[in-house]
Amino acid sequence: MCIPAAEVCDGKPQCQDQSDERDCWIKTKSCEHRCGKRCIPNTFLCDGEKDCLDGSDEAGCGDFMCSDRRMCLPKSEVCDGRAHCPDGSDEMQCQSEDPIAPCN
Ligand SMILES: [Ca+2]
Ligand SMILES: [Ca+2]
Ligand SMILES: [Ca+2]
Repeated sequence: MCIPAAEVCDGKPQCQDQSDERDCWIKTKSCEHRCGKRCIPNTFLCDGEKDCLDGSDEAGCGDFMCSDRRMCLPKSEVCDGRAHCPDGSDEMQCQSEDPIAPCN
């Protein structure tokens, strides 16, 4: 029997012997993010080092979260004089010592 990859480890057995639900990835503390065959803890996400071969652990890691929390910007877009956040929060607090809030 052949089943689509999307049905492997989807929590519902399609195979009679349930082999599609065997050896499934289970989230644990040291294995919260899966990329390819690797498994890394969330603390490895956005730590500036590529831990996944495809770099997915470092993808989408902005340095500034807009105050509405819907957007995350790279540092280079914060306090550059142009509002990137819908609410302009990336251009506020630019006078303070530490205007950059971490995203997570
Ligand atoms: Ca399944
Ligand atoms: Ca990383
Ligand atoms: Ca900006």
